[in-house]
Amino acid sequence: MEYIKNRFFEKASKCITEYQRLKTEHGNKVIANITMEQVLSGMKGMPCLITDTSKLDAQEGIRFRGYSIPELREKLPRLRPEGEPLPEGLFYLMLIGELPEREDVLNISKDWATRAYVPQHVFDVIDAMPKISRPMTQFSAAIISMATDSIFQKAYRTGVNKKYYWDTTYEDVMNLIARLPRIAAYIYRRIYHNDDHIEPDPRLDWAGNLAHMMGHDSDEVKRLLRLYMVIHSDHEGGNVSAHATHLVGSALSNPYYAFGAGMLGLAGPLHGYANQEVIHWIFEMIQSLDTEEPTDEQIASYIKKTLEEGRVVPGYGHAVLRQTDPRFTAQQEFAAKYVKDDNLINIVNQIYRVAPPILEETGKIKNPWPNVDAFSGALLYHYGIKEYNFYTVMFGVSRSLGVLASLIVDRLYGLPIERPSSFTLGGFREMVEGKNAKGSC
Ligand code: CMX
Repeated sequence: MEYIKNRFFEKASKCITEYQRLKTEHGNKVIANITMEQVLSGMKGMPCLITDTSKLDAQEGIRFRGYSIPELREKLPRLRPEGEPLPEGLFYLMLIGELPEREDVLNISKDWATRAYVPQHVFDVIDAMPKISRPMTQFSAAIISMATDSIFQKAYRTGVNKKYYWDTTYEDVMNLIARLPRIAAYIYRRIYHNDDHIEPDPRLDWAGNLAHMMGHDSDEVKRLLRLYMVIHSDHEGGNVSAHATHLVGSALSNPYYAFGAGMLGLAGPLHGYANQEVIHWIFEMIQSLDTEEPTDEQIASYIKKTLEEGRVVPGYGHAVLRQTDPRFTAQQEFAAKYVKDDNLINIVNQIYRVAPPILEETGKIKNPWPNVDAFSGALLYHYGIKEYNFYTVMFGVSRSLGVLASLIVDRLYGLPIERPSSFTLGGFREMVEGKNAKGSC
């Protein structure tokens, strides 16, 4: 699929000059002030990362190369008119910066199908772990075990010129993305279906093949997974999985290591693991209230109890967003269109009515609205993927599209190793209170 790679190079290489020009002509310009609040609250809002694939707006939500989710659902090529766009098309858009033709998307599908072979030792690594290992542990270990195949790493060893790093990174990234559905499905079938594995079908698209290999081979599940893979793919550069991939990649670690680091970040409950926590929390609530159909008042009291216990309400809040996540809305619309009546989805919609005012009342939660994870589990569950401890792996498969497209871009621009400065608490105190200020540490 040389032409996709060439098209990327043609388009993106113009930006290398732009990157260099900004550095030389504007290197000493001040672009923002950093407040103590930002330092103390996880660097929120500091403009310090270059990510071209997508941009997040607090009110509007995510745009991928300028396109919102509703626009993508309208404009990206799909297999059938009534279906959802193929994630392959979004990968093309994120990498190259322009909407693909249908032919481009089908070609990426074919390319990934030919690259999808997973070496035996990767399955051996997975099989060596106890089945009770978390799916994300097995997934991350499988990913880093593939570094044996890294073309980038081999080229680096042989002393390739740094201006070609992007080329071997591209090859690793395409191989890695192509293999992820097979690896995810293998873990799923291993844990939940007694090692009864299903071979990939090379005629299927990337998301369709994941559904097939998981054993959920209906058109409905394939349609859902295409939507799922599109909406979870990227959320600009500062979220933990994207930033971790970029940071580790900045040391010129191979793409398998960089993405493995990103996946370990995604596995945290404040990030991607929240999609499992949402379902766990709802089931806990149903059990505690002793009813499958709780009233609004019962849900409100359970949310208050969760807050009183010093726990988070999973699926709600966001570090950047200050409105309902459009990824939540896309799934809600999907459910309204295709799902007639489902108890879990009804409860998710009920929580959406009840939770925001209660979260707002706390006075400290900056965003009382739902994020992507508030809806995704209920949809998967409805379509028969009920093993919710697996859901973060599915998020991870999707997240590869954005963070690995970014890694290719990082290498083409020749972005340097990332290395911000740290200070002691006393050091920061001195900055705001002066040299003579006294503190207890
Ligand atoms: N439930 C309870 N408390 C919450 C909360 C929630 N849903 N969201 C925020 N808060 C709390 C924070 O824990 C923090 O409390 P302290 O001051 O006691 O430390 C306070 O409100 C302020 O937090 P914030 O500035 O509004 O939010 P942050 O940017 O620090 O954190 C996030 C963002 C997503 C981690 C947080 O909203 C949260 O924990 N949500 C629940 C977990 C979740 O759904 N994560 C998934 C996010 C999407 C994704 O990455 O997949």
